[in-house]
Amino acid sequence: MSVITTQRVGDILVIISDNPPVNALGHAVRAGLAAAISEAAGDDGIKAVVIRCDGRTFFAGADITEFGKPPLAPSLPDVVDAIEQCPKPVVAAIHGTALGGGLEVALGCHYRIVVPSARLGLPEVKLGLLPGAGGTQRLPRVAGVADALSMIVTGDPVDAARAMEIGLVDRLAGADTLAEDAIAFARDVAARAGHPVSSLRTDRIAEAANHPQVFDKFIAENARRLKGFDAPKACVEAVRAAVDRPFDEGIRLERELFMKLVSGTQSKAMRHLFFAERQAAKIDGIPADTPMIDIARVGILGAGTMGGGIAMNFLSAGLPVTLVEREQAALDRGVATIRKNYERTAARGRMTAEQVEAAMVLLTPTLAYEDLADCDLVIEAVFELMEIKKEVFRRLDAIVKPGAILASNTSYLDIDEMAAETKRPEAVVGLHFFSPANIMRLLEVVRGARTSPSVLKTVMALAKKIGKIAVVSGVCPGFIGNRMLRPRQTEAQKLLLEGASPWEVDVALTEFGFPMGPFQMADLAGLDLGWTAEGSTSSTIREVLCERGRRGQKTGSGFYDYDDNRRGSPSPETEAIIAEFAAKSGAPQRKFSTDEIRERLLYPMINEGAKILEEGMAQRASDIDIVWLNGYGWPAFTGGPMFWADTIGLKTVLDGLERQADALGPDFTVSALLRRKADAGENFN
Ligand code: 3H9
Repeated sequence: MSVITTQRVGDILVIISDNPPVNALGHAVRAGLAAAISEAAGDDGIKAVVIRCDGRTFFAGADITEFGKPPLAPSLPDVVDAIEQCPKPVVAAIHGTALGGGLEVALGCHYRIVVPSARLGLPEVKLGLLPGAGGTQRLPRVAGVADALSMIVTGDPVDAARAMEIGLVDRLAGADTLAEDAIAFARDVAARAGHPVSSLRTDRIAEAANHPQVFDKFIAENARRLKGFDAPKACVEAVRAAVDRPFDEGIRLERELFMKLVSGTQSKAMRHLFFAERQAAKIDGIPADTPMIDIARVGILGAGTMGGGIAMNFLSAGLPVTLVEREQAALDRGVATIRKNYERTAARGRMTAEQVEAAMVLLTPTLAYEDLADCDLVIEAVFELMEIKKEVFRRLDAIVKPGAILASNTSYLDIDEMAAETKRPEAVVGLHFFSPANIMRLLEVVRGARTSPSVLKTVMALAKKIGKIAVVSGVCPGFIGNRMLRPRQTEAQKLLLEGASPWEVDVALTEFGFPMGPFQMADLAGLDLGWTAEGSTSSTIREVLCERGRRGQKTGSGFYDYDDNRRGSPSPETEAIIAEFAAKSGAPQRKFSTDEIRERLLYPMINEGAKILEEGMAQRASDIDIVWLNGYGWPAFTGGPMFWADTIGLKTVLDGLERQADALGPDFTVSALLRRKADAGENFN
């Protein structure tokens, strides 16, 4: 059956797309739309047209899988032009999400009607692109420059109410009556004399034309978001052209910028991440008919920062939580922190007071372990010591009802050892949340040797429900993320002894695109994590810094000196401490280039990633990219560590590691998989 069909309802032609799952505007859809519009144009019996979609959503954009392949006519810009030039008024009837090319189709239409739950956006920037079918020129003309700039540069969609406010849509349909309401709307407008043509409008861009500084202001305010990425800058340039130039010239510039971005490495990397994120949710070897466990109540052990943050995920998703602590004071503190976090979100306007109360009502704080009995999933977030974890699992196993899942939030301990303490090892799984757990999107799901497919499938679905990006890891120290972090930390410490400064090391990574380098990160986390004055023996740089009261940002100094705004500057005291250690180590001192520092820090990580792959600890290279992107700030425009390695070439990585062999030391071994792939000229992805 054709993906585009038409229906006549009196003198209205309804064009219907049915291209699951998301009505992407692939070639067949574009061709069908163009043919249907020309049918409407040539038929005197037709007075107006409705374009709508079957299935879960209006067009969610161009078909991303077609990028990089030879283009097939008609192009999307041509289809949008044809809709706009249709002599009969065309109404877009929108449900679900009108995204990217989908919203561009809607902007080509003369009118837009939406259901109240619809969302509209131009997310191309998140794929390293800009809207390439007229969106940068039509959206400012329809919705005004300020809103268009924000939507196009952030890529974030607006909801139906906001879309009405900014003039992006003309009418709200009933929640379940879009098809009829759209036809009625089309009849209304068919009787009108003239119809708005987005490309001809000037009313909404007039103000910006008189105040061109709006663009410079926007760039200044969004400097952090724009840093390192090519696409946002191109987006601003194209929207500026909508104000400065005639429509046709603006479109020409948009096209030029789109073609440059779509063939560049940044967009390739970000498209890779789009599919990688969706791929990560799929678990190899789990049959589709595997049953899931119903999770109606979640128990959390430990009301500290981690336990509280984990609890918030479930409360926000409407799931009741039983929160257990050992002492009343700690429990009260945990509950108060949860409330404070919600209230802060409400104060920022991102939650209503009712939503705060609705979440808090779902929380049952208790001192009694026994209250966990009826939970369907219990997550422990107690101290990271195997003996304590084992004791916790023994107790949970005795109390919690049979069939319930027992999970550990450990960040590096062996899940199988914990499972062995229970009579239900098949129900034990690792759920490694990242701090702050209510904000960070990554969740490492650790699959134990005996974790059942049903448990895995359940926690992956639950992760999606609470808005997390889940990646499955096997059992190994540090799992995927922390295991790869380790060689980076080791090399960073060694570099200090060989003559590099903490600031040189940090800059090498921030210029690469990380939000922070290792020493900035250490200062932020606090250098005294796990340190005590009594146990301190002045044997590491970190210990001496702590002994001197330099415990990180919170004390005003750590590796760096901090001013009142927590802005760090290089510290002569730290330099002197490092110089002493360097002298004692006897390591020859020298200067390091930025490239060499990166090679020392990042190549060993790739090597560890390759070992994780060859041991089967990650299902696929792209899962590793997703972990590092969402848990550790690896810059998205490089596609993640493994994609980046593919981009620069595995041979380059291997040669670099061999060049650094002496510095990396005798314990360092090159991954056999990396060597084999590099020699064969292959990639990870
Ligand atoms: C664009 O429009 C460029 C134009 O300006 C100019 C052109 C000249 N294409 O996310 P889900 C697949 S750029 C191909 O799990 P949800 C997806 O891979 C585009 N495939 O569902 C997955 O496949 P699988 C701008 C796509 O309900 C399946 O559909 N648009 C596309 O959680 C289900 O996806 C965007 O960037 C696509 N465009 O979320 C929007 N979209 O099942 C991208 C999805 O094999 N899409 N797939 O893993 C989304 O944001 C979400 O998919 C959406 C649904 C919110 C729509």
